Amino acid sequence: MSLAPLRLLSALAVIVLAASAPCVFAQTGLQVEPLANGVSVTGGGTTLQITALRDDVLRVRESHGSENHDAPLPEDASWAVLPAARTASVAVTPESDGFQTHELRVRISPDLRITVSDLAGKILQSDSRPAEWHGTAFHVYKQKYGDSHFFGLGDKPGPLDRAGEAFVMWNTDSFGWQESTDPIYKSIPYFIDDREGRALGVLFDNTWRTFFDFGKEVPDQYSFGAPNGPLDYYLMYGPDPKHVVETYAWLTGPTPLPPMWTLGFQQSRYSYYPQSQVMEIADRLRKNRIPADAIYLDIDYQDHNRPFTVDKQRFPHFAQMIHELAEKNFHVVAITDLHIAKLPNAGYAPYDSGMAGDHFVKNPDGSVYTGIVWPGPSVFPDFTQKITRQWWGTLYKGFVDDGVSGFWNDMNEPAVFTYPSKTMPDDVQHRIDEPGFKPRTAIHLEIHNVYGMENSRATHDGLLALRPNQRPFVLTRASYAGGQRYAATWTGDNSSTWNHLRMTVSQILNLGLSGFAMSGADVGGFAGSPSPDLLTRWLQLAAFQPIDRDHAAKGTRPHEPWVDGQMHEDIRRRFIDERYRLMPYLYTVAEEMSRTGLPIDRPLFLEFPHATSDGHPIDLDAGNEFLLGPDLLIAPAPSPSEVGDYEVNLPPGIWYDYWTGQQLGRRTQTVTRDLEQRDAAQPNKPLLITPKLAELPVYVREGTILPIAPLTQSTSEKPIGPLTLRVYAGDDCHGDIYLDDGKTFDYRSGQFFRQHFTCEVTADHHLVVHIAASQGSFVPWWSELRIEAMGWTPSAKELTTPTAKTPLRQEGNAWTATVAAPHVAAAMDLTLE
Ligand code: MIG
Repeated sequence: MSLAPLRLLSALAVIVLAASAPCVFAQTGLQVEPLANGVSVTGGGTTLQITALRDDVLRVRESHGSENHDAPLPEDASWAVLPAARTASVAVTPESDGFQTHELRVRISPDLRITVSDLAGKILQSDSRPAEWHGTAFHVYKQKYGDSHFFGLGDKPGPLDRAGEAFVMWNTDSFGWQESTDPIYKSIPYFIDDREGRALGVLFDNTWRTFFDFGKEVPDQYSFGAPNGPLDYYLMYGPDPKHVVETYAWLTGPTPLPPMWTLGFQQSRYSYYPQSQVMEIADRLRKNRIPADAIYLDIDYQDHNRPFTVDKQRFPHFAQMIHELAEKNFHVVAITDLHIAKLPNAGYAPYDSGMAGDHFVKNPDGSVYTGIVWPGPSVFPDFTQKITRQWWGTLYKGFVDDGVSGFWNDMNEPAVFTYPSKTMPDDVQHRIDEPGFKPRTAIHLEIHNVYGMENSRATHDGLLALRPNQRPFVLTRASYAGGQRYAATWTGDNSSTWNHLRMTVSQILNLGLSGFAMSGADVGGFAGSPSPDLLTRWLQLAAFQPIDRDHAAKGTRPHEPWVDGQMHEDIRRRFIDERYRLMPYLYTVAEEMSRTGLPIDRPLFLEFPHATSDGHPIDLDAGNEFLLGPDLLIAPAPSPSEVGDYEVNLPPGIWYDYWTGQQLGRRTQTVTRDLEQRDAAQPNKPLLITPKLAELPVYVREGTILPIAPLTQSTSEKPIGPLTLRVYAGDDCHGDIYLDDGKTFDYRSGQFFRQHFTCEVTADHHLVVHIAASQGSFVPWWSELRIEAMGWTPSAKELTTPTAKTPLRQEGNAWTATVAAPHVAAAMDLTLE
């Protein structure tokens, strides 16, 4: 607590900012310097600088020397934040105790506590005490309000809301992790504080072993800190949580548009071998008509677990196998762990070329560090150097030439078997060569949490160099904030239990809020063997999650959809089929993600921030519900092992049953266009439901226009038939479709198809579907549109296009007709009456 004397001294002082020149306060020793974009305060060995990157984004940095010796601010650098964002800046208005932007007011107290409020004076964040320093270690304390809820922090298990919990960031190979295990694989030191529907994002950009406490130790305080490294954090103001998510994507980059095949069903196991078994699995998926796009090769395809080799006994015709799988519309994802076998002069090129290029991390004495992993003694690439990442990228040439589509970067925490810590020693030396950072050597403690991200970055960038016009697909286990730019992720070695099935929801939602919008959990659970019912339930749920990958550990019973007899297989197939029918919607949501950072799976409060009268996130009352994109609500059982009934709490507004088109609940009050007022005013009564094993409740919000495709067996197949637009009449009725070749970057030069739809019920009770002119030059697969209208009743039972009239037919709860859409690019109105 070296700040204590300063606090006493400055208690009487008032900080007055001079308009331009720095001013020194004799009594306090505090020197306050207004900056064009913020303020800098120095005194008692502490330097605090707060700057505005945008009117709604602040950056706080602080350093601490000794009482009489100021320390310079830490180097202005980041692995997470994009350089353009980090160096962005807006002019601020200086004030006597801080400054103001067009959205935020910053005040600094004489003891260097920071308070940030909106311009109406509502406090968004307030230091409960000054930052505390102990040598290189520091701790930041914030006031915690009783109605604050915390989301994010990546893959950490536990409830969706982090309030009342404490966490550590240290990437860890945690086979068999459970709900209370912390840390696990990823370090995403980013969270959203949501209070009364007002959200503030906080990125604590420090790669060391940071810690977070959300009121566990002291109920009215939350805090974070680190043993070393920079005190450097960014604040992102909403007030809408959605805006915070988008701002975080501005800061760290959105998840890029994935290849479409990665949104298909993926079949994996540790491990499929030999070659004939891989082909059998692929053939069985096709024969049993279970749609699928990818098959994975886990470590046993390699020669003695050596990365970038193939076991020629087990896979005698590797390239030919990849080719044959491609002909059956399967993409292959091959695992390529980062540990390189230490095999001098044995003709193992990754080792020889890596040594020749000096690409491996070292011991303090300068020798190459060796640790034991799957291949036995192994060496570890120095991924924080650009030149090493470039070398790593070249290792993929052979597999890329063979036609392998995607790559799986496992074990990159990094996992090392040798020690109880399960990773390399703290003092292993890494070299940093990265814009913003001084070229220097850093110890493992600083690099550990970014090591996996830099591994996946090397893979991603290497694939781009080898195949410049193909979107890379990398699946990484470890990562850091910003790692979504390079790789999708999964939740590691979960277990085949009902509780793990339940936890997939909160984990994937928090990953999505933390930038990782493309994520999945091993379907069926990795460790252990799922019961038939559990596997069925898991395959149902995962059909609505971003990555749908069935995976299992060695020695567990088979996990493929067909293993439990016809009844289970039929249910499982029905849900995988549904995912493929929804592919136009799913891909449209993915494209939105790539522009805005909005996740594919979303907590309800992201779309309905004002759904409760006191502003608490509605998710807290809504079991395990989540949204797929903006319009679909999935309501799995909150306790999935129980077969009894449960409540579904739908956000305000009218909803439809996705499976039947039936409208649920009618409005009792007058509609107001003010969503904020309407939502809080019109809570829905909970539905009590008891879904059978074959059912997973899914709801559609009113005003949705949902694009649906005819079923295919893979995303490479061209759907045959019309594009269906399911029109759920209601408020603010609209929908979109986005399409492109699904593989390349040609969309960037205009080869995409984008179309916006709206609907309205006119005064004479016609339902008009407005189809806007399309954008882009990509020609989509359909030449007909099938309309399925729900929530509206026709009189003449006719659909009129600009050129024709067609009768409307009733099918269940929908009124349907199929019309030619020969010139899909032209705007047209469809009038249903
Ligand atoms: O030490 O490659 O999480 O998905 O199947 C285990 C074998 C190594 C851990 C991964 C898992 C993968 C397994 N790997």
